[in-house]
Amino acid sequence: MKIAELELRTINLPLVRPFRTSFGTQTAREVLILKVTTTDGIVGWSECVAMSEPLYSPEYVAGSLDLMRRFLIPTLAQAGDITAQDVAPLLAPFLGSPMAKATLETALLDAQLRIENRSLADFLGANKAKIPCGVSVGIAPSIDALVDEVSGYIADGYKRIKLKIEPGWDLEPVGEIRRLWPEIPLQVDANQAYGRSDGELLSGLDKFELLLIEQPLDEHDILGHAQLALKVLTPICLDESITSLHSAEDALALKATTVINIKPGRVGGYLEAVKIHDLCLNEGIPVWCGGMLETGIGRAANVALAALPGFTLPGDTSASSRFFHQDITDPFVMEDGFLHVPQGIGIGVTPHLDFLDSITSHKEVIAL
Ligand code: OSB
Ligand code: MG
Repeated sequence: MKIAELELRTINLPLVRPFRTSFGTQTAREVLILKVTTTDGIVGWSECVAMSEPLYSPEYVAGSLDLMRRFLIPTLAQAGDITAQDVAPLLAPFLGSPMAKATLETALLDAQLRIENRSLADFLGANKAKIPCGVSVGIAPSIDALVDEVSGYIADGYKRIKLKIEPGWDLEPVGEIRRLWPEIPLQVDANQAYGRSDGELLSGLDKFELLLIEQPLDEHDILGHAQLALKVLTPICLDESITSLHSAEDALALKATTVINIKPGRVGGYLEAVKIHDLCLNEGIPVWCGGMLETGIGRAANVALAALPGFTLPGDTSASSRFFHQDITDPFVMEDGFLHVPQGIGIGVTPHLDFLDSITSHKEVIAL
């Protein structure tokens, strides 16, 4: 496959409601969208999961764009005729930035699978036609507001609720949701907001029978997570700390995590994500598919990944309507708490170009 042209654009999609986490409040999603066209005129799409600011990870939209333009794209251009499988090794000399690298790999994979007439789900090894959905619920202005929001998601049919927590917003809101819905699968996500000395506080969550506590400590604090795991009964699940297959092996060997949140962008792409899935399946470690407020492009690929056999917990694979009034693709609509896995070739979706143009704030085309 030879790349003829890459189109990079930044879009802005307002969120249906503000999404507050311990690292800040999002009211809109700024997303970098990539379209690759091969010399045979085949098109592949992907989105970069980096956010506007480097608060969840060191990557951010403008930085990813600069990195791709300045280093990553010229490197792929020089390599000439390549496959999606060549992207990670070719880009390995450039340190970090798994999200930018994943964007390039995924668009090429989409194009490649369209040439091969094959769906991403089939290529990755999916064995389900639909997947159960969870929903990630932001920090609310009050307990009443949280209860209202969660009630809506439960009425929608979500099969698992994840509450964002931070110091000052933990035992009380979680306790109230557990009291009102004693049976709902429930978990929490701290996005690194706690410290090594918070073991006792966090073990206060044990009585709520949560599925897991996601990323309580700093992303680099593997030892801290291992020590915390000895103090709390609730399983620890790493998100930010897992940036590659090797980091997953480390965290498991050091007993810092007993569940893993797999986000393809965070680990450099779907190919690396499958390697982490395979490792965890072998070791009996449950995995689930995380989310990054994706548009339909990223959501389609995540839903395909979440259909692999090791994904035994509902993921943050919500309906498009959880975040957006209008998605850039046909919307992902939940039925009885499930999303259908796209069966079309490639990622199985394409964006609506008129709408995409209408929300595009920057667009550039790089011809190779
Ligand atoms: O930590 O899982 C996270 C969104 C942006 C950045 C980080 C996270 C999240 C979410 C939302 O929790 C997940 C979703 O897209 O549904
Ligand atoms: Mg998380």
